Amino acid sequence: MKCAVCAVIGRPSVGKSTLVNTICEAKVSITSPTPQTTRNAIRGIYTDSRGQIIFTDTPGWHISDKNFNKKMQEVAVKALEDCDMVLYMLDATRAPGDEERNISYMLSGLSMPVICALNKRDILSPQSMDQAREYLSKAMPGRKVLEVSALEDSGIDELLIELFSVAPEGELLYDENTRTDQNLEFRISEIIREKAMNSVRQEIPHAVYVEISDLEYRKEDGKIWIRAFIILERESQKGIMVGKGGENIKNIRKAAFSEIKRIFPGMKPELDLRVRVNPKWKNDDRTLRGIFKETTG
Ligand SMILES: Nc1nc2c(ncn2[C@@H]2O[C@H](COP(=O)(O)OP(=O)(O)OP(=O)(O)O)[C@@H](O)[C@H]2O)c(=O)[nH]1
Ligand SMILES: [Mg+2]
Repeated sequence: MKCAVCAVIGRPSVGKSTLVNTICEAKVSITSPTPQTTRNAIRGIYTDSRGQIIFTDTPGWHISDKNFNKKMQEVAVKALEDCDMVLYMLDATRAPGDEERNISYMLSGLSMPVICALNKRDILSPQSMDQAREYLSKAMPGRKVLEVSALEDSGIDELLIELFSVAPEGELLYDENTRTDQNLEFRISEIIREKAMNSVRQEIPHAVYVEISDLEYRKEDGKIWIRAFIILERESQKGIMVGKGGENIKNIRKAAFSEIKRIFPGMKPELDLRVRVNPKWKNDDRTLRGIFKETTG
């Protein structure tokens, strides 16, 4: 039996979370076209007759002096420290720049197995694929490179074969039906954040965080009472998030509500969703502690 913790590392928006969801056949980690969507280490667990791979989805590797970005980078570094192997994901539709070189330099020195996955092959030209392979042959010499499409679920079986072949022997760490170990509050806040981020454009998705101020779950009848705030940096963003006549916030609530119901079957959620402004949340230590706190349990 094989069992491994596999950190999923790569630049923002390469498709790390999409891949983890596709492999786990469940919505474990939120996704969006906006770079830097994932902010925490999120475990997605895959089990079959070969054993178990616990994927740690990480925030996209982004070099920046900003406190908030540094915290996200720390999450990825910690995931690298706590894993048995690495899945290094690239998006070859974008040329490798400093950020890519920085990641490949860091990963090339690791003694553990590192598998490289060139994602988005559904939209990649053969030339871009060749260029990416050429880059990796120099930057990651001797490492296996596979082509996949996380979105279209292609190349995934081959990737799993490769990952299991290098995974260490071990007993299952989680029950075979477990897909993730995130706590209820975190999962709900992430679902709301995804719907909020995907409903707006430009810089606003980066200004969003979600706070669950009340969460009461009654096991007896499955009722779950949630009060949540979508928090933004500016008043003008609040107007856009709420939308004309409250249209946008209504749509976010509806989409989040139906996903919460789907993910937690048998639960009867009541969701009270509001929008608030906190101009300095990215520099507020208490808020950051809340965002980067443990997400399991
Ligand atoms: N065409 C195509 N798009 C993809 C593929 N995989 C992911 N995407 C898209 O790429 C965007 C980013 O995907 P995510 O999974 O959120 O990327 P990520 O690497 O987790 O991003 P961060 O969390 O910001 O680091 C989304 O719009 C996805 O739908 C793929 O195989 N093909
Ligand atoms: Mg992500």
